[in-house]
Amino acid sequence: MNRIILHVDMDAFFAAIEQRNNPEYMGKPLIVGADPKDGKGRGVVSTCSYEARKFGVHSAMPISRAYKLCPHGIYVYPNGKLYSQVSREMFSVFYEFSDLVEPLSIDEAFIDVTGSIRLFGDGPSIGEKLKRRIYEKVNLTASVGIAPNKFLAKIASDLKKPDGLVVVKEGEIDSFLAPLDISRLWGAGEKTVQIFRKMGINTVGELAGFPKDILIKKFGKAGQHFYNLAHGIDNRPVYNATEAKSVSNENTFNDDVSDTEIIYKTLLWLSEKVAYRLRQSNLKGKTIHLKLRYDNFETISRDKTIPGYVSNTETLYKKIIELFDKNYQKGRKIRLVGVGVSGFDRQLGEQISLFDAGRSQKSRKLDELEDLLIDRFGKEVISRAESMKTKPPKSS
Ligand code: TTP
Ligand code: MG
Repeated sequence: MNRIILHVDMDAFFAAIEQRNNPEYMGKPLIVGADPKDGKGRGVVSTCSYEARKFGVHSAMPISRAYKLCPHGIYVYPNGKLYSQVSREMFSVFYEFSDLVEPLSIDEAFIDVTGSIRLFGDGPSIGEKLKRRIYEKVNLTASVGIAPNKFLAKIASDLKKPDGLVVVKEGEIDSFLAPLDISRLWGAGEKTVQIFRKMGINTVGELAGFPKDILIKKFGKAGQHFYNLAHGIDNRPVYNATEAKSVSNENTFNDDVSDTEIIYKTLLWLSEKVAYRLRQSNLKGKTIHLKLRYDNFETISRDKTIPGYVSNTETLYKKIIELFDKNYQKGRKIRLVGVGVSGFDRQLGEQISLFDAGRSQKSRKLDELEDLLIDRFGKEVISRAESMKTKPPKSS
């Protein structure tokens, strides 16, 4: 049966809220993040308005760099409580359209609306209604992608940002995908993209022209995955809250870092994201996970089971920092950090640690996990990067 999947992502979320609440910021380059202190500030940009993006400012950039690029910008410190409140209001709108809502972050979700057609009309009209309802409720714009699966919906929502609505119809999948740059492929990190380019593959269409067996020879299991995506095939369901086994988020730095202040800030941001998703789903977890990847791709995962359960940002952050301080080899450059929570109180039986996917799980579980990982982490898929490292592609 054909599905209708929506991917919703708010536009310049934190910055848009600040502009909404402070009309004098409207239409101006606005940067939400650390205090720039006349260019000497430490810490990073959370996000910025589209006006600021024109100057090259973006999320996760050191605030000092943002200040160089955009000295006349308006700089505001994040107000997490406010953003969470707005997020809750916005998610309540998502649930008006379907019970099957999978939160991905504070401003982003998949919604399976296949069962809602009779109530709300076809995919495109649901998309329009959703956007309108969000605007009515929180006075902010969202970008929406509508497609037969998650992969396509996620790409679609990003194509016409801000305030976009992009529909991918069943019969138009190939023509939709063909011109897209290969870097848009879910699970293709920088290294993989480089390999594709060396193979002369620069667009998804060019990848789609490659026979499956060659891709499998070159990339192993990932080859099958890339083949499927290039042909617009993605059968992963939208997981609603009660099905989740673990909640985690990770971040790859644009430039490798050893500055613990920046790493702490990122861990805080990730803890907030994870804790937020837990609360959003009414979950609390007993086991926390930290993942670190050094610049040479050496990756460590550490778990800690805590007394009681956690869904609170501060508690999670404190535990994560404890784990980090214990395990980080000071001075070494870090490429990626991840934070996760599992062992939910309602959960019986086997617990799956996403971060340990590549090492300790049986292969039967791996497929399932890889799917989850791609869902959870978007482009930077842990297992993918790891398999690239341990199994260099054979020339064929
Ligand atoms: P995003 O949806 O990635 O970004 P955005 O909503 O600001 O802009 P876009 O229109 O491109 O979607 O993230 C949502 C919010 O999460 C963002 O407003 C601020 C916060 N955030 C951080 O604090 N740090 C980060 O590194 C990123 C990526 C986001
Ligand atoms: Mg957004």
